[in-house]
Amino acid sequence: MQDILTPEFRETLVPRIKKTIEEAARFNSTPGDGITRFPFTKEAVQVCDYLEQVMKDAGLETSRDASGAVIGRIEGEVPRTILLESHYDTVLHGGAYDGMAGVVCGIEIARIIKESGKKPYYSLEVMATNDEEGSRFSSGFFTSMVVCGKVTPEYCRSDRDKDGVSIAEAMEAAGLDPDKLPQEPRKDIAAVFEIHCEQGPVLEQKGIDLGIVEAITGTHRVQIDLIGRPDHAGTTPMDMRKDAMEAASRLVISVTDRAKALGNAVTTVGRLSVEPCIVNIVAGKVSLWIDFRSTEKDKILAMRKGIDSDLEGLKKTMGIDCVLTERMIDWPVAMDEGLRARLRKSCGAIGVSHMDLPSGAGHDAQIFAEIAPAAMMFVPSIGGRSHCPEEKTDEVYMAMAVQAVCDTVMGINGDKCL
Ligand code: HGY
Ligand code: MN
Ligand code: MN
Repeated sequence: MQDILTPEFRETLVPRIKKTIEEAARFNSTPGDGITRFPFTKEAVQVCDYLEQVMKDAGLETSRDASGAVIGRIEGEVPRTILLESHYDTVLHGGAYDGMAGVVCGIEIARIIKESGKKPYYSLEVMATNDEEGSRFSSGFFTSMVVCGKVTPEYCRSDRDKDGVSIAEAMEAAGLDPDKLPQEPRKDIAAVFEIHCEQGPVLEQKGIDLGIVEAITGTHRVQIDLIGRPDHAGTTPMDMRKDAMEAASRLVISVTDRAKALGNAVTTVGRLSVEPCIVNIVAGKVSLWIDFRSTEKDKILAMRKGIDSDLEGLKKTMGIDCVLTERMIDWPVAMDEGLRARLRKSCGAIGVSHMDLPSGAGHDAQIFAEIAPAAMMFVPSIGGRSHCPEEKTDEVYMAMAVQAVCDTVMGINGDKCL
């Protein structure tokens, strides 16, 4: 790491970032076992109140949107708005930085611009988004999809969590009204920036301070229900069985081997349930979710086609009925070249090392990119770990990202170029 931070940054910005990350981490439904903050839960509502207060303390005008996002705004000379966003929800037993790092950095950038005392040309918004992960409900990217006018009240009434609670019911419990979800995209957003932990090992291994994202992976998720036949585990001959667990095991090996063979592709089966799930009964039904990704569209299509042929094979060879439900279809998205060039220039100006790299994780920025030019900046993840309690980033890198993105935003304001 290059020591470019002025004493002022080291004495104020870094400790303040650390404090906000630590305080936000308190709103957690699994204390002592990572961080869990699912959308519309008590912890989510609490962290929203906390973040709104931090935004107020930074001098921002705060508000909430219909999706449960928290917004801090600085009015500019024009209403067109530069958006700094990331999410406040987490996965189950996740870490303190995934999403929150970007929210905190966004607030610090807005604070610098506010404290400069100069009205920026473009308005600026920091947005703490809701349900980016899709860990509780099916879709994920909830706020960014709402801002794009793509979430209907009907969808919210149909999609349910594992306890059968619909998004709409969860929204109402959190004081939100699904019927107030905008059905048109926002038209005032001029550019989007998301700062995020890399969630991988590249920056740390190469000793690079900041990453400028080239493209965000496409992510598809399908739910597969494999319907076999429950039978006695002891008396049923192996050649008479319709064992849904055997079918699931064959499917998992096939889809993961396919991703390995394709290259620049990943496939994960991280969610599986068995019925009746009794040790001496052959599994009658297995439901599993397949998450498959690539930054290349044709590789996503190849993996999807492969799943179809695997299911046909299970039907033919094992007599297993297979039901596939699409749960997420997001295509790879290239980040805006012009904004990336500006970020590179800012990194050079403040003297931090940087490199271009793809994102294997999905992010709200890929959805916002549908309505405005979008760019992402990564900060290194220690050990490359994420989506686990060990997730950690040195806040000094976050302070560097604050400086770099702030420099870019100020440059855009000066050039009035959007
Ligand atoms: O799953 C992802 O890539 C992100 O963490 N939502
Ligand atoms: Mn994230
Ligand atoms: Mn995540």
